[in-house]
Amino acid sequence: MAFEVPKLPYVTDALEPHMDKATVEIHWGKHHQTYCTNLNKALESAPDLAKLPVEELLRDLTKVPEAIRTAVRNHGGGYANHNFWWAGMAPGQGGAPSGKIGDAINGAFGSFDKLKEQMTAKSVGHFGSGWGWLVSNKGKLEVISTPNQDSPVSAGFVPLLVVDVWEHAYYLKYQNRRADFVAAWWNLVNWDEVAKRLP
Ligand code: MN3
Repeated sequence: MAFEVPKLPYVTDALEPHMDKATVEIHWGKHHQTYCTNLNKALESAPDLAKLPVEELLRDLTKVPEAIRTAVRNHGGGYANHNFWWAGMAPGQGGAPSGKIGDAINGAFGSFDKLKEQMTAKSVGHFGSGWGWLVSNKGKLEVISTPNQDSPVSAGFVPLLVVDVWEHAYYLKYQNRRADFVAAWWNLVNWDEVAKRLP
């Protein structure tokens, strides 16, 4: 059974005005799909690995045969990161989180505003293509960024929240203004989903 791109949990214009319909359609329908297709292609030579959840492949890439390791890292990472990205957003969201995720963020960063400041700086300041993350590092919440399509799972972290800062995520609407895109993205964070990801 080959990997498939999950259906979006909202229609493609649901994230307007923060994220435009054309960007969602191309990002989900073309970019995400291509990572998925290339992951499936890479795993044709390793059908046993194709049965595992993608996170399991990324958790220990040394278990992936060397001939396809880079392809699995890049395309498996791209596939998994994008699954996580779409599920972490929803229309009519944003604002400060409450409940256990709000408590965890206040405990780790002092306040939601401090997290927002740190994660914005890390994501906007990331050089080149990559991702800004809120992760749990053995129970401690931290902000990191990863290059290319690298997954925090490969470094032993539990990912909680992500922002895609590849240009394809924002170029149509925001052109070179990554900071404006990240500021708008905060209005889309689905905190209920993030809370479910807390270990
Ligand atoms: Mn992307």
